[in-house]
Amino acid sequence: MPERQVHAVCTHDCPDSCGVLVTVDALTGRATKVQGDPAHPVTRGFLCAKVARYLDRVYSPERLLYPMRRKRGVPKGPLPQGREAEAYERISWDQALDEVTSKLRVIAEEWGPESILPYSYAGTIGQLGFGSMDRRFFHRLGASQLDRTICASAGAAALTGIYGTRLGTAPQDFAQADLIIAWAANIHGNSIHLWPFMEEARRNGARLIVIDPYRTRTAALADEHIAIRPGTDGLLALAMMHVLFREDLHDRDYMQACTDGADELRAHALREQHSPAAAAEITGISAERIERLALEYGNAGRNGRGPAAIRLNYGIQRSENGGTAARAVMMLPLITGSWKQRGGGLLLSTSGAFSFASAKLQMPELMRASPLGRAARVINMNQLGHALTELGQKRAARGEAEEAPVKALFVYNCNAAAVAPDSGRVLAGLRREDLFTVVHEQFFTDTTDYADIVLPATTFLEHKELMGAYGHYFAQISQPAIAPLGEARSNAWLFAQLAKRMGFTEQAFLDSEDDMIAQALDSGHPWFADIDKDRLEREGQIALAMPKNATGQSLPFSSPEWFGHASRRATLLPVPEWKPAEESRESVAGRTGKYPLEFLPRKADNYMNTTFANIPVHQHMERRTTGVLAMHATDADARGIMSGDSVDVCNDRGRISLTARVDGSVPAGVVAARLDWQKLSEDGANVNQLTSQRLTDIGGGATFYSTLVEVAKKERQAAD
Ligand SMILES: Nc1nc2c(c(=O)[nH]1)N[C@H]1C(S)=C(S)[C@@H](COP(=O)(O)OP(=O)(O)OC[C@H]3O[C@@H](n4cnc5c(=O)[nH]c(N)nc54)[C@H](O)[C@@H]3O)O[C@H]1N2
Ligand SMILES: Nc1nc2c(c(=O)[nH]1)N[C@H]1C(S)=C(S)[C@@H](COP(=O)(O)OP(=O)(O)OC[C@H]3O[C@@H](n4cnc5c(=O)[nH]c(N)nc54)[C@H](O)[C@@H]3O)O[C@H]1N2
Ligand code: SF4
Ligand SMILES: [Mo]
Repeated sequence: MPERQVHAVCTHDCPDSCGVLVTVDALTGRATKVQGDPAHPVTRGFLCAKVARYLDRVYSPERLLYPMRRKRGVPKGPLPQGREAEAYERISWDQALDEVTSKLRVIAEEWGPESILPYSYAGTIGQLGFGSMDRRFFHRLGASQLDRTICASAGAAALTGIYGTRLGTAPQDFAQADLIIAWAANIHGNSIHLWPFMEEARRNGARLIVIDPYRTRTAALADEHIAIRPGTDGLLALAMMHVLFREDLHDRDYMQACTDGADELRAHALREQHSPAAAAEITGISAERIERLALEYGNAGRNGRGPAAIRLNYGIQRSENGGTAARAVMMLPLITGSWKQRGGGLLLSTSGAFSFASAKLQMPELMRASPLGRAARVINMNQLGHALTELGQKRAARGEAEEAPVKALFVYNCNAAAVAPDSGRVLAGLRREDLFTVVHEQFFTDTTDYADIVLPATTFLEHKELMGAYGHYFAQISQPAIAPLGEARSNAWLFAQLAKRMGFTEQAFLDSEDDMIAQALDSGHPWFADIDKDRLEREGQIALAMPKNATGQSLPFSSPEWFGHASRRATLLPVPEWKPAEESRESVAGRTGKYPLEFLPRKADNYMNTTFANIPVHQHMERRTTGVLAMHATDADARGIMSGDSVDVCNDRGRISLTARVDGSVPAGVVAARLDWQKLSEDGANVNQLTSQRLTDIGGGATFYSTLVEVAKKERQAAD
């Protein structure tokens, strides 16, 4: 059978950005196999379990293959999976594009262009698909701007605040560590390509400590699991600093050369309230154990031993004071100076290394050419419920629209109805018959159930992409391996077509995908000096040209040149102050209110947020966590609940039904369940019915992990 092999890149929202080799039958043009690229130094020839089964998704009989319009009279709301198409009629792309543009034009004229809200996140993190032609289009239109804060903005603000840029330990260098701390990082589930490097380190004697309230796969495989209480990491980090400074385990020379605020931080950390004894009760970790952790961390890298590396992930910054907590943890390697050693430091993100020319891609200056003639208002995506049900609504009811209500919602790269917090409010908004909703998707989802127009999108096998990464330092181009299925089209194609119909005449809207890749690479940044489109297409992946030290190693923050601030130093100021979240068990509400349990609405190991949740092989891989609420025996006993009982989980925002399981995966006071589609959940309600629209202390991030609930056994249904 004649075959060809195409180099693609997995564009899902994952730190690993794997190189993927796609085998294509040259006669039929059908992909027959996907495998990890053995030539990619981080992918190393394997894919995660979910993408290893990618062809089940690409060729799923449920793929959206042509544009559709909601049938007249069919109300918006959940449709049974597999029967969604009954609510729609097939239309041509010409009809779809005409209808969308004419509706947007009418709405913009009546309510102002800011009444149009684009809503997208990370269905793809490719440079083109995540943000290029779409941004140009909405900027020129004068639509509201979306602040894309649902995932990482508190952590990003913390990292940039301290270091002036977003870099971290290269994954390959973890092999040199002697101690690895996985801090709010479910590595085995969420970024599996770091795991082999950690295993290499462990074969050489390294220890792995996991700090996570939930017993993740990673925790189960670790040498030690510290089941910290949610939202108390900032205090644990301060207590570790307390011991580091008290025992003189800080690196004075490094701190002097590379940080500002060392004296203030030292004095702050040494305060009694930050002693291990004081931190013990709040964090739920004994003083002795905190002491031991700090000493182990501080002594790593000394006397010929390998250094300590921290893999910090975003779980820590998904709570009210998550920005401060992340800042406190990020300061630890600045105190010990472990950045200087290969295998030391900390990895949250490497995205700062990819200085793509994003302004050239997204062209914010086009907002001046819009009817507004200025920058449009900004809406925080975590407050979609508010934006759809409250913003401008009263005035709109009175016929005035000073603050424009949202009248059109354009969703792409996102399953908004399932992933946005406080989803009861989001769904109430999406149900509005006066809201015009367009969804560009690969599948019918919770969100398409509320769409007026559904448009079919390509997968990464079907379009070209330029990729950076947030978990390694290789730039890549992803080649289309197969022709688009049915009438599916890429994000870049869609928005170029819409711009044409809108009559936008700027050259920017004529740029091809290749043009935009070349523009993105034209950043003038020295790390991209030798990287151009042709070379990337030839070689598939190329390491960024990062500075090297005398021994030929690139070690971020090992010396002042690496820091992004003008001072060429990290800033430790303001010193991190720990305080409990308003919605936590340490707060007044938590101690005296109706909802005493802390809820972790987690991600699935075998899905990507809600992507894959509708694919049978992936559902099978996740079957043990489906519909499950993990509880501690103490909390279950106190409520007369046993494993297998049906329970209601509720707070003032919502109520969901789950099956309790007492299995040792959470500490007392904490319950956990995983994210799924609303309509695949019992009672059609997922975990985000319980989460809030409150924002993090810095960065305007989401606070999924600051959620209090109560759990009650369901009344037994009368048998009839
Ligand atoms: N398999 C799989 N891989 C994924 C994803 C997925 O859904 N599935 N999602 C992708 C995305 S969007 C992202 S952003 C990345 C990163 O995703 P991560 O940031 O790693 O994601 P989470 O699973 O939310 O958080 C990690 C861990 O933090 C823990 N945690 C929660 N609260 C606290 C706390 O207060 N303190 C501590 N110490 N731990 C806490 C959680 O129990 C969880 O195990 O992963 C990506 N990779
Ligand atoms: N309770 C709870 N809620 C969470 C989280 C959590 O841990 N717990 N995690 C949060 C985090 S970290 C994140 S990042 C967000 C993720 O939120 P989203 O970015 O919405 O992630 P997904 O649920 O994976 O949905 C992405 C959708 O994009 C579609 N898609 C994929 N590629 C393309 C494309 O090229 N074009 C178009 N048009 N569509 C495409 C997919 O089919 C999929 O339905 O969720 C957040 N919500
Ligand atoms: S989801 Fe992550 S680990 Fe899996 S193939 Fe994609 S980039 Fe690699
Ligand atoms: Mo995310």
